[in-house]
Amino acid sequence: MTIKDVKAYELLDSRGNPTVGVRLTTENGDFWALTPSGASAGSHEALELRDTGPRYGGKGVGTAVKNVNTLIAKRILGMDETQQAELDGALLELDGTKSKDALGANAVLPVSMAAAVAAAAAQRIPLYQHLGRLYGFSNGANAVLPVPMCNVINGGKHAGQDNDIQEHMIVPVGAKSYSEAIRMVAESYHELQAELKRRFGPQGILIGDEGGFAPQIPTVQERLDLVVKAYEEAGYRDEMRLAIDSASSEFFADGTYHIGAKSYSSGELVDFYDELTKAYPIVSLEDGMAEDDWDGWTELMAKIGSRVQIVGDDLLVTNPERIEMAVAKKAVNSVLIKLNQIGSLTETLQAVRLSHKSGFSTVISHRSGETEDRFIADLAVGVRAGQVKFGAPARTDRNAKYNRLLVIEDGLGSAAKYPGAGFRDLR
Ligand code: 2PG
Ligand code: MG
Repeated sequence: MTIKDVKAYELLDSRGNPTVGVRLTTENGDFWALTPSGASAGSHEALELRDTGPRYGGKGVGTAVKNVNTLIAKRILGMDETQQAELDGALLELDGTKSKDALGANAVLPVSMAAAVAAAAAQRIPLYQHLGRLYGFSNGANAVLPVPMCNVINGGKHAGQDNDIQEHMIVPVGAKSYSEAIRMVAESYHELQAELKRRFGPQGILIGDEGGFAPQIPTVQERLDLVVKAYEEAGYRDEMRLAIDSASSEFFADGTYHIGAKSYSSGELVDFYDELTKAYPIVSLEDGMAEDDWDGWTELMAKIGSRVQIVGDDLLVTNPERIEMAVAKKAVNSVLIKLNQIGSLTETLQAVRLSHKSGFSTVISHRSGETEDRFIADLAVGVRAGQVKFGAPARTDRNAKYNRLLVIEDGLGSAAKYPGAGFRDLR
């Protein structure tokens, strides 16, 4: 069990921007991992290393690729791919900075992920089972499929809009199984498509970065009315709920939140959410407040945290230190998990463990810039997160993950559990 070769490539993500893909070779064959990339990225995330200069409008990843092929390769060739903590420890030491400023998180992460893929193959077990073991479960029994939160209307940066709520998601809590949940979501998505076409013509069914529709509808209430109508038309009034990701750091400036033409103080925005979550069946609210508005988060939690899942994304950036701060400040009750925010598998698993230990639920998440990589589907099952957010049930960059979960569910047979309304429960 030895890493014999590692080679990075400059590939393209779902937005046509360069990203790093890594092929790691052991005696068992070649194993791949690709890095995703955010648009509404948090300012506390680990560094995504981009080249300067004219190539790809300054977005090339040639330096990150070179870092893998030279410095990282030199350090890890000959190491054992099944010893994830040791491998990631070596990578962190080689980088030597807090935010992976030297090598780039987009150089470190795909190597870290590809090693786990190779390690699963070395043991002849599915990736989710290996990830479950690394997390601390023995053997992946009691395998939990996640409840998907699917982004059917894309707003904000993912749809070229300023001062806008970013994600309007449907959550099939009433399904009996993951495969039934996916069917409910896909049917609702197509009802929404038909309604948008009727109302707005061809312009109404153009899509955003995460495969959801991006119609020119100004208010969040009007958008949610359409989403609710769509899943009701599909026959899922009782089974479906809503979730929002405001990505509010994107519309926070000079101490004020700006949604459309309206401005809100922190307290006014909390009141806005209080009313919105009473008027609509919203079970989860992500990044309701901006990434450094800790007092706003604490106020939001105090006001609606007992009835709504309050998810920290840009606030926490999958970083154990920031999750500790959220515990102390009672700022969230749930943590969004994105591997590339922190930049290694070992640190990501640490973040999940700390979240669960602190009583917080976790949501395993894609980025708006994605690839064909399906690792996060296995991660969600492995750590029994119970929730994922992979975008709309459309576009191959999103469905690569949803489809992987369908195959995992089939493989588990009667052992597969779908938490449904218990999606927030810790296991
Ligand atoms: C988010 C993500 C994914 P981005 O804010 O949760 O939906 O967006 O990858 O652009 O940061
Ligand atoms: Mg978010």
